[in-house]
Amino acid sequence: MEIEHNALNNWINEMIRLCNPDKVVLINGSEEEKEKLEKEALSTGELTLLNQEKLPGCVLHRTAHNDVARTENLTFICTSEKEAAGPTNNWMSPEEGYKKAGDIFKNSMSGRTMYVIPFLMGPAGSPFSKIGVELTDSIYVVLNMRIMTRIGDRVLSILGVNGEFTRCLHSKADLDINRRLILHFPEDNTIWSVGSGYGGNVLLGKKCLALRIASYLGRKEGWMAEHMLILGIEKPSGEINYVAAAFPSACGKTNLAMLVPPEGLRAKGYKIWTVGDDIAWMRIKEDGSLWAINPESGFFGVAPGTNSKSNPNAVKTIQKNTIYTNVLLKTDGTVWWESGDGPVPSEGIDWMGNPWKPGIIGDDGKPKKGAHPNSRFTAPAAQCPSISSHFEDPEGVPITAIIFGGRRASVAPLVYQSFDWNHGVFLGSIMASEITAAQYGAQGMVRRDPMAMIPFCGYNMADYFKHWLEMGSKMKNPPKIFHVNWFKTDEKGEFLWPGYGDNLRVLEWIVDRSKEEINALKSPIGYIPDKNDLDLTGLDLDKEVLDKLFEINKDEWVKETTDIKEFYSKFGNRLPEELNIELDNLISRLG
Ligand code: OXD
Ligand code: MN
Repeated sequence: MEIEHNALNNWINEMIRLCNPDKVVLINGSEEEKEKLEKEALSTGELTLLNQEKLPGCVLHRTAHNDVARTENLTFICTSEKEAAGPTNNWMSPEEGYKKAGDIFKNSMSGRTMYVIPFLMGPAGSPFSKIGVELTDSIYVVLNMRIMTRIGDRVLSILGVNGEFTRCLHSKADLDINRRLILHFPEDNTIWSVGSGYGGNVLLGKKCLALRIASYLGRKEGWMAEHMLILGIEKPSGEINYVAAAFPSACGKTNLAMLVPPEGLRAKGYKIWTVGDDIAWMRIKEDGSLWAINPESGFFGVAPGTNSKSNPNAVKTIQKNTIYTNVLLKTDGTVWWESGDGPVPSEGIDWMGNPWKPGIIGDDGKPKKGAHPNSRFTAPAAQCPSISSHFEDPEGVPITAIIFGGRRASVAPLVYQSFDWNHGVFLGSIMASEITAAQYGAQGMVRRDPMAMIPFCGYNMADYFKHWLEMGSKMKNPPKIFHVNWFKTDEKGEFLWPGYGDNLRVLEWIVDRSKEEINALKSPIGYIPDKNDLDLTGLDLDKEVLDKLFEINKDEWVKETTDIKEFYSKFGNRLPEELNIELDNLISRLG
């Protein structure tokens, strides 16, 4: 297929002049094309073929050792005004961004092929969907984009001769961390990523377009782009309610999205349907409710910790047609990771490509991991046993409840509900969580991460809060808003709540509350469950543990309000007054 879109052709030609590739290949999305690219990547060592009997269609990729997670310190929002990016983003002027990255892009593809990937975020024919075109010198990127987005000729047909698209330029360049930049130019609908080969930095449809650029477009156009999973909870009556839930990276979104009900609830007739595990685009429909789609078509999930107990549906999903990144290679050509299925292998090749045995000690004096803690699988969503029949629905699904959740050892109880929409926006704005392996930074340190969007909001977060408040006021039937914390621990650091499938016990309460089918108790921080309303059949939880899970420790919360005040002060006068009022109300309720 030829490109008949003049602006697209002009831009590609301009980028060819900058990057100077030897060859340019337009990606059509066919099966033959995939096989050809895979063959080439296998011959150069960019990919390793896995055991095709046990893992048909699966391959392994290893990134550079210093390129294993998103680099938030090298990620910038490039707007003409610094204020437009706000205090929580790194900012560069567009001139400086184009100049700095342009110097690195210059001739970066010489001796290489430039692949042109037209891609669609969202189901074909959906009013929610957006088009991007990514130019890249990485076959790994093409093969991942093929799973994570809808690509090829069909996208060019939808784009037509003058459709809008996001310009996405990526080059691995020399994979030098000192020459790595992930730049967003929202005013130009453009993304430039250079010097990295790690998924979150280079699959430009994902974090860069579907969150940073889309959040900017969402505000301009009156919709929302959120770091949220979407799942359907089917009640014994057959009624399905959909919830969208925001958690920071590597806090179990994929596990929750694919949850398998625990025995008691399964016997009652509960089922879970997966719509998305990472990103939700949401719009208000004529009926005054909020509807959501998952703009992606695959899962880029964290491997360590994924096993038949934590996420049996993910384990089934990744048995075929999956790209594994930075996991351990076993001698039989299959893969393994820490807290994965099966016994710890007695030997293998670790994520760095070195021989590995359990217990071998690294330079830091600690046992070496076989798989990187942020190692990943990329798998087609359609392979997931719990995939929703509405996954490809252009209309999306109606959202009954929004859930915010952080990873907190203390402070936040297992679940509580906001008093109303504005209070719910406040709960989102004060979210906090411990840093995980999905990003570089001090692991375990608590940081404020409003709506789990701190790394992904493409504009001033104070304006983002305002947008949330405005969206609420436009809805006749806004979703109810909740906060959960699966990660509260006891004095020994052990988790108090079993998590995983048992989280459905909390979701059941959330749905019943959203439908106003049960009462709740009023606490200073929001509504909390009457413990008799939580179905805990089959769960062996001591009363003291349950009390601890719902404890609201006044001293901790007073300290929390001081911290929130300090966080809010970053935004100065731009912070919506509604949030200051919510904070004052919380302080006075705490007495
Ligand atoms: C992800 C992330 O990959 O949030 O989803 O880092
Ligand atoms: Mn994510």
